[in-house]
Amino acid sequence: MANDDKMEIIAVECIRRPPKEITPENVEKKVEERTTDESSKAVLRKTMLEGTETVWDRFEKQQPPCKFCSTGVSCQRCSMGPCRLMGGDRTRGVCGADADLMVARNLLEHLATGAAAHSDHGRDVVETLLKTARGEASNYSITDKAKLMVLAKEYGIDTTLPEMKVAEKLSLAMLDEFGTLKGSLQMAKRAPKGTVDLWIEKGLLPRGIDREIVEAMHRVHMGVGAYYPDFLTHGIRASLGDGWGGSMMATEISDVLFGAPEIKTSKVNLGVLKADQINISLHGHNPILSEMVVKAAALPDMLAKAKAVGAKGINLVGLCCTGNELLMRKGIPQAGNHLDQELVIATGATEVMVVDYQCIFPSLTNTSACYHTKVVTTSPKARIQGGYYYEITPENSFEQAKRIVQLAIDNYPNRDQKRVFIPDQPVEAMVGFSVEAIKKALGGSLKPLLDAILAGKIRGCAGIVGCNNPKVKHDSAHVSLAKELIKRDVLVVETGCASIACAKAGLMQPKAIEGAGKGLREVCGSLGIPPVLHMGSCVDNSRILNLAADLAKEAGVRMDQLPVAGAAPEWYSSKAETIATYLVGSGLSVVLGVMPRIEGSPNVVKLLTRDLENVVNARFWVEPDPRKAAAIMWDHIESKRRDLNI
Ligand code: BF8
Repeated sequence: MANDDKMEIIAVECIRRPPKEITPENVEKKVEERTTDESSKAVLRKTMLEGTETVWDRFEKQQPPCKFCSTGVSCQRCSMGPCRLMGGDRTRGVCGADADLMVARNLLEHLATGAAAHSDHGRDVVETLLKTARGEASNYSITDKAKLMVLAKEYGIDTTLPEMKVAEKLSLAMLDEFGTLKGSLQMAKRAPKGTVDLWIEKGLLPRGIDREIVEAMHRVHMGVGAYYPDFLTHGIRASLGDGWGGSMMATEISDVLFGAPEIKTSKVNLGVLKADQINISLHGHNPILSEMVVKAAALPDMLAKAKAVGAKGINLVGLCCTGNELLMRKGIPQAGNHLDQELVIATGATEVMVVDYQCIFPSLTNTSACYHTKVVTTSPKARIQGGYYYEITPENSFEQAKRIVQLAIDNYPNRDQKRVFIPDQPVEAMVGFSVEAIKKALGGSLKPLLDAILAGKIRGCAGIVGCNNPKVKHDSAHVSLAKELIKRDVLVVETGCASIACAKAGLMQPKAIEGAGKGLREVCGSLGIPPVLHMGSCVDNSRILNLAADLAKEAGVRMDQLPVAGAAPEWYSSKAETIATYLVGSGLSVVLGVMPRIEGSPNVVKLLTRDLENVVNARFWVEPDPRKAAAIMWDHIESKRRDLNI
């Protein structure tokens, strides 16, 4: 068996346990309730008729949720508990924690988790650059030399040194920032001076990425502080360490290694799978492996082997943020977002799904057991029972990528063509809007964008970010919110699963300006770009930070003074909570479409949705209705315009 010795494949079962409520008669109703994307509907219908369990089925089986857990007043932090605050004479846990403390502690733990996930990804990318610089990872090279030098200058590194020496010094300087002794993160200083001064004044400037996360974990231990606002301010600092540290490193160094994205056109939705080709889907977040699979699949002998088993070729498709990384840089088609991952397998046409880490359903191997798909895990941090395990390191990644492609070729004859169903009509999308690409499209700087904002043709900008969540009809909130905003002349930038949702809905085509207001239509029309711009994966929210920082500097204001707002309409993950928090911490107010688990503490709710305004000049709103969310964002943008007298 083509599996690494380190892990034995344990057979897992195909789960065919749809909830009782699903009957052949109500399949259509359920499909319509669950997703808005036509390609997802088509395959979801197939799973329901075949009886294959999906995330939506598991979600229904979990209803109703525990009301203590969903409002944040349950605690499993120590073994005096677990505790639930049920009111009456039970308003404190065994340790004495009240609702405010319990909710704040739980929230800080989420924020630290999200910051850790992004930042550990960032560290993996920087370590790959270090190994590349030292000649230990010959599969990688420096693609964006100009960016390497810009970063080196920023970090005070002598750029006259040989290129690989510069890369080594830059990697070491960045790795040092995970637990830095020097006081604060270098890239946080990209923010306008007024914003940095505010962070210093409020004690929010992140000192080191790991340090803030470790301190968060220290603070949430029982008996370390009982003043709930402290937990939230530290949560902002840890989140800023993610946005301006770990995530920003992931973005910048991925660009150095693989190139900063440029504008290009590709295709999205489940229709990008091909019936007559070997399909490999690349799922997760980190481009270190997936870039190698792209290289391996293009080898002429791989194509010859694919033809020898009767396939016309090898078709790579992306999923989630690994997909976004490849879509942005290579134009690899994107099969879908978070809630599509099981559906990619359920098409019956996927030979291999290769995953790195984050947002991968633990039961994917159960789904694959219902079809012929082989799931390949690649990170020692993220092995899955029932999956193949081909451990990837910067040194061996190309060899392992070739094995993965070979596994897919070998698996093609196992495909049951009678069970294959691929929806037709993938949708075109214009993607690749890195800050560099946006500036290039604008003639070299953000001034034309600022001028359009000052002239009122564009009223402001909105960042729509984050996930899918089965609590929300798949993609519906992302798409409705974006449509409402562009109608009001708000330029929308997107990342993560939000961007995939809007790409699938056709909003990333230049012709989508038809749904935009007059001013936005004129600006985007003259540039030939869509009104909704794909800025990348979730770590690429750092691109949104950079865009906002550059725009603020161009305008001579703090970030919180910009007519800009953020939204995470369908968020589910701790990473999304951290992203939303570093956006707010940076002065960009955010509307959440799903309530965080904080309602058990009206004080914490008030702090996040009102009082934060007095700390960082930004706040959260929670509004599940995308139309109302758009109205909130528009009011916010207009109030910022009034404050700026524009
Ligand atoms: O990091 S948007 S579901 S795939 S967490 Fe995950 Fe959310 Fe998608 Fe990318 Ni981000």
